Amino acid sequence: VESSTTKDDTSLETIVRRFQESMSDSKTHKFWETQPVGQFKDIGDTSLPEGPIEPATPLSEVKQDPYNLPSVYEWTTCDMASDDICSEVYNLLRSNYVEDDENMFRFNYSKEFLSGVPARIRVRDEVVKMAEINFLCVHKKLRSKRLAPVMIKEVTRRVHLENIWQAAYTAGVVLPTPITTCQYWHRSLNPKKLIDVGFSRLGARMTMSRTIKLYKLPEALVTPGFRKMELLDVPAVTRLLRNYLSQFGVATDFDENDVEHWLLPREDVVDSYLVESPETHDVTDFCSFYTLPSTILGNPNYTTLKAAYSYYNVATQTSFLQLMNDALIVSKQKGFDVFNALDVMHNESFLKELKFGPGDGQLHYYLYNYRLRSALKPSELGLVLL
Ligand code: MYA
Repeated sequence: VESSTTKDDTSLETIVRRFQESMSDSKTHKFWETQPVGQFKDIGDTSLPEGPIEPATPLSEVKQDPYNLPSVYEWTTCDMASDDICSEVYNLLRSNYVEDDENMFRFNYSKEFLSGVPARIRVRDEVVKMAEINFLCVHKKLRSKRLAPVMIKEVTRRVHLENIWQAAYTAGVVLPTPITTCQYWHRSLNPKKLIDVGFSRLGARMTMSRTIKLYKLPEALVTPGFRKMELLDVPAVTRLLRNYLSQFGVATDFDENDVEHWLLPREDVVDSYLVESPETHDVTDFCSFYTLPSTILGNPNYTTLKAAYSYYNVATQTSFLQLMNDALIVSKQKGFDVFNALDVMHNESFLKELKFGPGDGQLHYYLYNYRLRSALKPSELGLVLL
């Protein structure tokens, strides 16, 4: 949700929230304190080494049978190739997954997102095999019964059996201990709808028609050679991305297979565009975003907020501003209501100028069983998790 508050906001709600945030690292974490993650008490202790917190163990020493569940429950491995099972998972998430603080919107990930593939993430000079953990969800009726720790322990056990000992994940809540904390920024594409559904508010001294005019984008793209990415572009895009991502402290380590899997355009899942130089035919610039609608809760007129989320972007010849402005133009043409971006990588350089406004939620990034000596700035992070 677009933040309606400014930095010096002193509403009671904001004061209480900031107080809770400042206290959250002193509150106890009965589960997380037992896990190999950076602990709050160790913040600032630079004598601790960077790297795995616990060593890998022989697979024969990994617990071979699943953790116990309360007696009426059982574990199932979801075969996401089965339409029926995929629908069940999809429906669980559609009704129970992440909501904003005011419970006005709930993520509605499409079925295409609901599969897992292993990842390689580079931390400084080390490329580490990791699991990217996502879609942790407990049905609303079963909350606060300590099911989440059992699920996390069980997924950890199963990942260990694959001989993988690290993981990366993001969450809106503060846990021990973020490697960085990022902010979402929102660029209105359909301001009237965003205001009607309560995603944003009319600014001070603004009318609806002035707001619509403020966010209006040109009909036509600006950059010559800007086109949709195709399969034959995979090698060039991989080179461009690897080169760009090499400058960040923690970043995805993409190879050509990963680029094909994560970035090749797929209708209603991911969009990728590049700039092919009209003279040399070199691929010089790249931008991408994924589709993540949210269900609008309890609004009589609208059911879905269509949001695009900035993914990986690289500018070498085109100005970053112009490239991202073209990304906004295509996303507007595709019918998105809002374009969201985190302040990761070099994104800060275009956010304000392209009329993004800061959101009210933060996204914390975590590594499991890997210690960083000190936290990163969002701009030192080259990783976007879906
Ligand atoms: S982030 C998205 C998480 N999902 C949602 O927000 C959807 C809506 N909420 C829910 O479904 C539930 O509230 C969840 C918690 C399931 C989140 N990540 O069972 P409980 C800790 C990690 O009584 P519930 C995503 O998907 C909490 O601090 N831990 O609580 C990435 C407390 O522990 P402690 C969390 O509300 C997930 C304990 O759980 C989170 O019924 C990455 C309470 O359990 C959270 N988002 O259920 C998972 N929220 O006492 C970690 C609460 O210690 C992966 N908790 O504070 C780790 C790597 C594993 C693989 C390792 C391989 C090597």
